[in-house]
Amino acid sequence: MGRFTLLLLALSALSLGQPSPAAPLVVLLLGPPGGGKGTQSEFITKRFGIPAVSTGELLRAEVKADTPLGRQIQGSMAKGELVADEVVNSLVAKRIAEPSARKGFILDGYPRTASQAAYLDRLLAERGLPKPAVIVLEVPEQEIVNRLLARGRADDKPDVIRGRIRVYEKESAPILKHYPNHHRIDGAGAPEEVFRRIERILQAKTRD
Ligand code: B4P
Repeated sequence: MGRFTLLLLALSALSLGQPSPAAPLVVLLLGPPGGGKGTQSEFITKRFGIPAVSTGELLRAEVKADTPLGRQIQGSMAKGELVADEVVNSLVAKRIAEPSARKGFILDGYPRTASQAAYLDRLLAERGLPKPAVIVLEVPEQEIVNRLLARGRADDKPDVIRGRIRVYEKESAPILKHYPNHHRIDGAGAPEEVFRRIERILQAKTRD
């Protein structure tokens, strides 16, 4: 066997030993207000090492910083209405272009309208990212109200909560048709228990 063949064999043995880089993981965490999206995002980040991008958090940061955009969206958020698609879309596009989102990310509470879902399709395709794993948290309405009243954020008032639930049913729940392979998860029970249900699905996805 010549020296060149030996070198080739050694190189291929080395490359066989290398694990192939994992494909990026994109997770959409959807569900009603108070469904536990923010709570479960934290578990997913810890377990799968991908950052959580919460549109609610991005919008609240604008309001808190009192930017011109923050002043513009404050009213809709306080009333529990959806913020304009163009505003949310551009915040998401900017965030997922950051280096920390290269290996994937969780979108918590996005998309919430048909037009956001169509925009996200284009964004993922442009960035060469895979189709997302779609997790939908399901929680009974009374449990949602109890959780949010206990949390007590500025938009967690009984009439605003009921309004947000109606907005979810009218605008956001119908977009699940856009994702025929979505996974409905029972969001009731201890947060760790809910996470175990999500973990099983994402583990299977990362093995694909
Ligand atoms: P979000 O910030 O997305 O808030 P959310 O839907 O109310 O909460 P989430 O589901 O994350 O619940 P969490 O884990 O916190 O939206 C707020 C507003 O921002 C919207 O109304 C809208 O105005 C705007 N917005 C956001 N995204 C938008 C978009 N894409 N387009 C347009 N507008 C947009 O849990 C809630 C509470 O329950 C917590 O106190 C938590 O501790 C508790 N909890 C969680 N899991 C539990 C469990 N298993 N058991 C008991 N309690 C639990």
